[in-house]
Amino acid sequence: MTGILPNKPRIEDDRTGIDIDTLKRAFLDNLFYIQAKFPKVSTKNDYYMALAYTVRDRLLNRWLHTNQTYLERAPRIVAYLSAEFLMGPHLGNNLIDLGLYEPVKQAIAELGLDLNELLEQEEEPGLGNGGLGRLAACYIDSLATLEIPSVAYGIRYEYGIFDQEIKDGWQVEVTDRWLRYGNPWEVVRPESELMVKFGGHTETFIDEYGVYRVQWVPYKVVKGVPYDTPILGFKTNTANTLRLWKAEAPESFDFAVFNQGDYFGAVHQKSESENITKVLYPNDETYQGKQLRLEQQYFFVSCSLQDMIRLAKMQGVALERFHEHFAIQLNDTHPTIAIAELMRLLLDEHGFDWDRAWDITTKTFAYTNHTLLPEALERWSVAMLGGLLPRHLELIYEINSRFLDEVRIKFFEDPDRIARMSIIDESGERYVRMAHLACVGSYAINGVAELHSRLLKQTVLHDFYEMYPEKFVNVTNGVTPRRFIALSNPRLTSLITSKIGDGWLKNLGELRKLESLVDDAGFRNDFYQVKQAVKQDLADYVRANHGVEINPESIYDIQAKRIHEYKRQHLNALYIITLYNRLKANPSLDIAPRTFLFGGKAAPGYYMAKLIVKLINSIADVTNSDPDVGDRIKVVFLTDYNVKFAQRVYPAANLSEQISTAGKEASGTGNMKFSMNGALTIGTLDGANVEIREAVGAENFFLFGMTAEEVLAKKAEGYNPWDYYHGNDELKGVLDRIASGFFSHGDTELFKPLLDSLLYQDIFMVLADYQSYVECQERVDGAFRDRDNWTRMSILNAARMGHFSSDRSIRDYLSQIWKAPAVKIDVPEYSQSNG
Ligand code: GLG
Repeated sequence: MTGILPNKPRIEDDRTGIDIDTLKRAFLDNLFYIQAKFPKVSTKNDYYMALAYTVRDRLLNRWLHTNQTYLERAPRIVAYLSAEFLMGPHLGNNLIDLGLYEPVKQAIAELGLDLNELLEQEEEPGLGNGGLGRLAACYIDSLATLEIPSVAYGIRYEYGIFDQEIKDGWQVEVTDRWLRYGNPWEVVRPESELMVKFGGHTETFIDEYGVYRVQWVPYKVVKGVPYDTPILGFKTNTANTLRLWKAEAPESFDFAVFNQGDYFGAVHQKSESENITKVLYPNDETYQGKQLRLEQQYFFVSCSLQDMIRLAKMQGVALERFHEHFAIQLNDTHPTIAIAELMRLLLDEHGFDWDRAWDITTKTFAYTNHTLLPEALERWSVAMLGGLLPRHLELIYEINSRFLDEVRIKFFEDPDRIARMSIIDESGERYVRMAHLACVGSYAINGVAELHSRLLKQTVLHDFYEMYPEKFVNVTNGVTPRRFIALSNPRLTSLITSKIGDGWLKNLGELRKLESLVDDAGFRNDFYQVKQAVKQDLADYVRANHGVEINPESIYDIQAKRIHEYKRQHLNALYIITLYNRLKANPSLDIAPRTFLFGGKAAPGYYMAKLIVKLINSIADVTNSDPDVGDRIKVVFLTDYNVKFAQRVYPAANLSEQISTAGKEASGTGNMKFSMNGALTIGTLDGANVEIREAVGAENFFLFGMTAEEVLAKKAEGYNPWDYYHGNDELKGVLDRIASGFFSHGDTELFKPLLDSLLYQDIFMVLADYQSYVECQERVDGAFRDRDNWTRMSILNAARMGHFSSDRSIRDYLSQIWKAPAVKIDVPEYSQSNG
C-alpha cells in the first residue's frame, strides 16, 4: 500500500508516548514551544492549552490514518449535515476516548497542577441551541465509536449561543467569544477553500452539444474556508472529521471599488461576506425568516456538497455513483436547500440531464424531523429565496411541478391535496415550505421517538405519508454514555465498572447486569453514597456561585433545558408556590425537603420565556429567605446552562422534570441523561418519556398528565382554563398569589402577561394538568422518604437505560437508512525508543 504515512512501526516519541514521564515532558514542551511561556508566568489557560496540544498530538496519528484509509479505500460515507453542533468541551472527552484520563491526571498532578482545574478552563464551542445540536454531537461520537466512515458538516460560528447572565432576576445576553484564546482542537485548511455564489440572475444558452443549459450569474461570491476537528471514537482507531465552514471575502479588497477610491465601500463588502458565519441564531424551536439565516444555510450546504464532489473525484468515484458513495443526513430542514443545490451542481456544473440528476439526488438524502410545532417549520418567502438563490428557485419550481403531477396521478380524486402538499405555499404571500422539499427529495424521513414518528404520520406529514409510506421510519434519539456517564460521573462509572467490568461503555445494554445487584444492600449503599457525594459537589458549586446553601439530603428536583412554554417550566413554578402556600398555611407541615433547580436559556426575543425566568427568580427570592420555609424549600436558577454545566447537573439529580404538554416534545434527550445517572423521572407521556418509562418500568417512573390524544380531544371540545381556576381552590390560590404582586414587590402588572396567557389561552394546558402534577409530586415526596426503596428505583433506572445510547440510534440509522459498513482502521504500533 502506498501512502503518505509510513505503514511500519515508528519510534515512540514525545508526541506519541503515553507513560507518565513522557506526558510530563510533552506538556512542558508544548507550554514552552507553543504557548511560549515558562511556568512562573503561565496562566491557567496556558496550562490548559499545553495539555490540549499534548492530547491532540496523541490523537493525530489515528486521525491521519483514518483519513488515509478513507481516501484509499473509498468506502461508503455518512455525511451528517447540521446547522448546529453543540460539542461541549473537547479535552475531557478526548482523554476518555484515548483511555488517557488517569495517566494524564497523574502526570498533571506530578507537575503540581489539578486536571479538573484545567478541564474547567476550556471554553466550550456552543455552536448549537439545545437538543438538536447536542444530538448531532452525540451522533458523530457514536459514528466514530462504531467505526463508520463519516464526515460532519456545519458552520463555524464566530459567536455561538450567547452566555446568560441574570440581573435583577432577568436574563441578560452576553456575546460568546469562545475563540478569544484560540481553539487548539481545530486545524484550518485554507488550501481547501471553496466559492459560494449569491444573488444575481440566470441566463440560458445552448452548449457545444446543442443542449439547452442554464448559467447562474451571481451578484457576489463568498469564500468558504474549512476548519477541521477530529472526532475520536471511544477506544478505537477511528477518528472522523467535523468540518465547519467559515465565510470570508474572496479577496481582501474589491479592487474595482478600491480603484474608484471607495476604500470604505470595499472593506464593507469584505465584512459583509464574513457576517455570514458571525453568529448562531439563538432560537430553539422557532425559525426566523431572516435572509442572513438562509445565507448561512446555503453557504454551508454549498461548501459541503462541493467538498463531497471533490472528495469523490479524489477517490476516483464517478459522479453517477454519488449516491452510492454518500448517504447525506439532513438534520432538520436547516440544510434542506442541499436538495436543490445538488441538482444545480449536477445539471449546471456537471452536465447531467434532469432525470439522472433527480435519481441521484433522491437516492442521496434522508431527512430527520425534530418537531411538530408549527412555529418551527421553516418557510422562506419566494421573493427572498429567489433574490438570494435565483437558480434554486427555478429548480424548486421544476421539482414541485413534476412532484405535483405525481400527486395528481396518485390522488386524482382529491384536488385539495395539491395546495396542501405543494412545496410552494400559495395561500397568501408565497413561501417555500422546506419540510415539503425535504420529503420530496429524500429517500427516508424519520421522527426522533416512537410517539413523535407516529404523530408525524398522523398530522403534519400525513399527506406525505400517504404518498410515500415506504419512506417513513422511526429512529428514537440516544445520547453518548461516554460524555454523559463516564466523563460527567466518574464516581458512578467506577462503581459500575467495579461490579460489571467496563464493557458497558461500548455496549450500554450491559448495564442490565446491575439489576441483579439491586437486592444487595451493600451495593445499594454504595450507589446511594455516590449520589450523595455528587450532590455535595453541586451544593459546593451553588454556594460558591450563587451564594445559596442547599442541602444534599433534600430532593434535588431539576429542570434543565431551554425555556419554552411547551416545556412548562411554569407548571413546575406553580407547584413550588403550591408548596409555599401550604407551608404558610401550616408552618409545621411535614414535607421532604426539596431543592428546585432550574437551568436553561430563553431565546432573546421570546418575551414569555424571559418572563418565566424572572418568575422563577422572583419565587426564589421569597422562598429562600422566608423563615417559615426554613430549608424545606430552596429554589435556584442556575445561570448559563451549557454542556459543561450540564455535566455537573445530570449526575446530581434525584428527580428529573420532563413535563412538556403531551405531543409537543419530539423526543427530549435530557430525560435520557438524567435517568442514566440514576434520577427518577416525573413526566408526561411525551416524546421519548414513553419509551423510557417502558424501559425502566412504570413503577420506577412518576407519570402524570393528559396523553397526546387527550390533549387533542380537550382542544377539540373547547378548552376553557377558567374552569380549572374556578374549580380548584389551591390552583386559584397560587395564581392569585402571583397576581397580588407578592413575588414582585407589590407590582401587579409584572406577571400579568403570563397569567393572562394561562387564563385566557393556555395553549399548553398548564392548568389542565396542574392537579395531576401536584398529586404526582406528592407521590414523589412519599417515595423519597423511603430512602432505600428510592435507591432501588434509582439503580433500576440506570440499569435499564441501555436502549438510549446513541450507539443504538446510530445502528438504527445504519440498518434502516444509511447502510454504510464499518471500516477498521489499522494504526501501526509504536515501539519504545528506549526499549
Ligand atoms: C428538538 C426537539 C427535542 C429533540 C431534539 C433532538 O425539541 O425534543 O430531543 O430536537 O431530536 N429542537 C430540538 O431540540
